[in-house]
Amino acid sequence: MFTERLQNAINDQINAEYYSAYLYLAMSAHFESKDLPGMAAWMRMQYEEEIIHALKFFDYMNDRGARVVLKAIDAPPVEFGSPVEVFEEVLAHEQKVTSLIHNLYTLAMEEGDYPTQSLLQWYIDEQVEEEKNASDVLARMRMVQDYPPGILMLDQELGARPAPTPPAQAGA
Ligand code: OFO
Repeated sequence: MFTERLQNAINDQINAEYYSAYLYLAMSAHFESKDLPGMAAWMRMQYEEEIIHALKFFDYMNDRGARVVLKAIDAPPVEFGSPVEVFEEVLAHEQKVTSLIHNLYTLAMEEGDYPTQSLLQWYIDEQVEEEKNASDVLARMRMVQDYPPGILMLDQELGARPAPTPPAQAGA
């Protein structure tokens, strides 16, 4: 049975995914303002990825006849630090989201909800990827630090990130 407790928790996670999207869009605006278009584009792709995560939960709730309740999205920060600091923040944020997904999985197990466990498996794998992407970029940022030629090279590299591909629709 798809309990109300689990449905509420998924509605909260939809909100968390939209907050992630908003956070990365704010980081994109930050890099635009610093004339780092490649990093801005990377963050924009990350924003799009988060929208996909939110919509996958949205579709799943509808497919199971549950009521989606959209809540207010907190405002993200306006000011961010150096590129290294921004990517440290990305990694810390993704680690936090991973723990939210794991908590949801624990709840789905407690409630004996097998379809939600199956759905969350996709998010668990996705979070491994999310953390890997952030820590790979961070490792390279740390090598470069504030050295301008290195920053420009990384900016160019990050600008080549392809657009995310949406997964198959839940229930399709
Ligand atoms: Fe939705 O994975 Fe990032 O936050």
